[in-house]
Amino acid sequence: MSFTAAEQAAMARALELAATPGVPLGPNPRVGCVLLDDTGATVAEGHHRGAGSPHAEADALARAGERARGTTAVVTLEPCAHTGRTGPCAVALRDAGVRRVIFAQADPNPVATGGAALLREGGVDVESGLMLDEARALNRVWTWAVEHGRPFVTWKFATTLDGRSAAPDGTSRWISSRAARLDTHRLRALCDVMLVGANTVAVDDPQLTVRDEHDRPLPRERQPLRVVMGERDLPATRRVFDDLAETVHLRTRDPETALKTLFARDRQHVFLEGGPTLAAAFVGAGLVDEIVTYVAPMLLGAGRHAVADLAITTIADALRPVVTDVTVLDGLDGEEPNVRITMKPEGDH
Ligand code: AOF
Ligand code: ZN
Repeated sequence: MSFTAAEQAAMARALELAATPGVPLGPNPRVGCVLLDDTGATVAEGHHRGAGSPHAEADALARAGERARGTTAVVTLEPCAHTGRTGPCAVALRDAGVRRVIFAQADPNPVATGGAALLREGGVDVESGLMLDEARALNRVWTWAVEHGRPFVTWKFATTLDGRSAAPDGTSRWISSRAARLDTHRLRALCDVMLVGANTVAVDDPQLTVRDEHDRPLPRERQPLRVVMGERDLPATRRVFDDLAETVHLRTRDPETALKTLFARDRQHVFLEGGPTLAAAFVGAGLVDEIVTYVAPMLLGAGRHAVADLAITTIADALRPVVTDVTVLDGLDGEEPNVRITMKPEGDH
């Protein structure tokens, strides 16, 4: 496997195109494509702009027209072989007379895979693996979700120094600083589901929208889906049922069932925000993939914990997530700093 300098530069450019600002994070992967002539000069560029729009290869081919014949297509993802919302890219490349195809990441989606084989059968020279790590990182959550057949789960909670997430009377506004809350909204905006338990909705009545730095909710179409999990009935007057964002009530307490349902609805990144019973169910089932904790310099001495009983009785059995990042969030308007700790589960993940 060897690539020319022009092919390597084209892949770097294709990755850049894939990440064009404004392209949604899901449910489709972000993909870029560059067509090179035999001198290594760029004939056309293209990128995917989200589900329902032309795939990157189709976009580049449309721009190239007849000039696509004899080119090398450099793509960040294996060209698809399926007819989904649009037609199969492998067929389009072959029929346009593309001579060679280089892709970074094989398509992990069982529905779309098979493009490389189809191209080879059509007499096209196919190479892969160039800048694979960068391509996987570009679509980290999509890749993860498609490979595991369920959404990636980020569990977020705010805590005092003594590990409390609410005072004994149930009040929890505000444990974390404004800077930490702003940071939370930034992370929420990267997800496509906000998940809480029915109990949390009944007791705390959270709104679960994503708001900007001026505390204004983002437009409805950019709001993650609000999902309430649990069997109990809820009054329609709860704030999650307002029309600032879409909401569904999943009548199950089983994390696996809920994730399966959400994946079938094209959801790939769940932001789990409470409460303790739901958190314990997900942790206990091994269905938390990332933990984000905001620690505030505050002591309560009593009150609710972030997570309910995990049936651990001795220190040897403690769960020990691996820290991937620690960031101090300086206080705004004279508030004390908070610390954000990001972790992944122990073991290979
Ligand atoms: C490509 N080029 O630019 C993209 C690909 O049914 P669709 O049309 O929405 O296709 C979605 C699937 O196709 C997606 O999950 C992934 O496997 C592949 N995406 N393939 O050749 C592209 N976006
Ligand atoms: Zn395609």
